[in-house]
Amino acid sequence: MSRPATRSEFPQGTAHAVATRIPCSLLVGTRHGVFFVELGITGFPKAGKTTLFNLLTSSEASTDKFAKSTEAHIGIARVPDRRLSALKELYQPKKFTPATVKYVDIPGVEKGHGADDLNLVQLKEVDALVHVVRAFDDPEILHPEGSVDTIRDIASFDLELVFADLELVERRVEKLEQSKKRTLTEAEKLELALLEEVVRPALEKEQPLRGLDLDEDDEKRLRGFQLLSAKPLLLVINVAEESLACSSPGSLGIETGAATELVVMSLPIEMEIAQLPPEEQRDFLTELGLTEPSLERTIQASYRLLGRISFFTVGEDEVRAWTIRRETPARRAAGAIHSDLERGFIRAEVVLWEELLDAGTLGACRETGTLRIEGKDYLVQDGEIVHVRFNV
Ligand SMILES: Nc1nc2c(ncn2[C@@H]2O[C@H](COP(=O)(O)OP(=O)(O)O)[C@@H](O)[C@H]2O)c(=O)[nH]1
Ligand SMILES: [Mg+2]
Repeated sequence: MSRPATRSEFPQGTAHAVATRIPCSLLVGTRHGVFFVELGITGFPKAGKTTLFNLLTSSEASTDKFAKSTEAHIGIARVPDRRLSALKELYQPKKFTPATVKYVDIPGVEKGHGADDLNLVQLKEVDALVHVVRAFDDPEILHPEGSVDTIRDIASFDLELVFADLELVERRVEKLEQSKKRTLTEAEKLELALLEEVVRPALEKEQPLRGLDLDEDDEKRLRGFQLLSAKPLLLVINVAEESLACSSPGSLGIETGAATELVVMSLPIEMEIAQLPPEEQRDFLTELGLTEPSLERTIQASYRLLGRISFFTVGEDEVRAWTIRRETPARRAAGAIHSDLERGFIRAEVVLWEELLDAGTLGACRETGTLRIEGKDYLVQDGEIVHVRFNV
């Protein structure tokens, strides 16, 4: 595999040149940035939420055995991506920027507080939930229910979400019913029908809304309510160190329904792995019968859960991943890099990461024909290198 020519492969005025001028803070940390992925780490107290948050985001929030946490913490995790790492090897760029996921560690939800629970309210803002479930036994760390029961806790946490949603939906239905005295708009009628015929009955049957199969219009109608049980869910089962090897999702008896992902891990083991130098991590993982740290799987599952994919920009200055939704057309994807690129979009040059690695340079891809010219409506695929030509 040959290294690219010494000059940057991108001439001035291209996507790459623009991208490197934008301070990172403009792209990460604002919800107005089009492609932001934010997950709320949640669950009952003393399940390991803050420990997981610290590991994911290299933070040092307190995880005191006895204290009750009241503050939310916010941190960013880099998405591990072997494709991007291979491109980094190829280009040896000055700057390397993987995709990121934002995690918010929200203090434990208290049972039975419903829609008024402040901690549940904070969850409204996030795109998906990470429910950390305690499956480790430790007499020193009090379980709020007095015993460890994973299946019970998964179900009762879902119920908290369902009750909070039901309160909100009932208030809205009541309001619409009252306005019926004056006539409802067409949109309000559709909304009322959706709430009364589909959403409320599901909640009354104690079914989380993430299991509903709604069409796009109905999904849009519901989006504004930020209903908690409708958000995609990542279950993180925090098992005891000694039972990690024999804890498969099957043996734990956990069933995952729609819009749900599952990771089983032991946080103390993850802490040990994180403290080892990279060359010793592999051996330790093999000893445990693992192929990769569960933290990596957690971050990747977070990304997948939200239907996000990455495309890449490459060059000697920077190798970078950009986050977009699946099915995003090239022109909109260009906007993830900078609004000028979307506005002045002319065309995109696209090549799959493996093909670029095989060929060694974009120039070589151009010669062999693996570099394609695509128009504004082309749907960008996961793992493609996209080089935007634009004019503003
Ligand atoms: N024995 C044991 N203790 C754990 C495990 N995971 C977390 N802890 C401890 O449990 C306590 C509560 O953890 P924390 O992350 O603060 O839980 P949170 O209340 O859900 O945020 C801390 O003292 C952790 O060190 C585990 O797998 N085994
Ligand atoms: Mg905590």
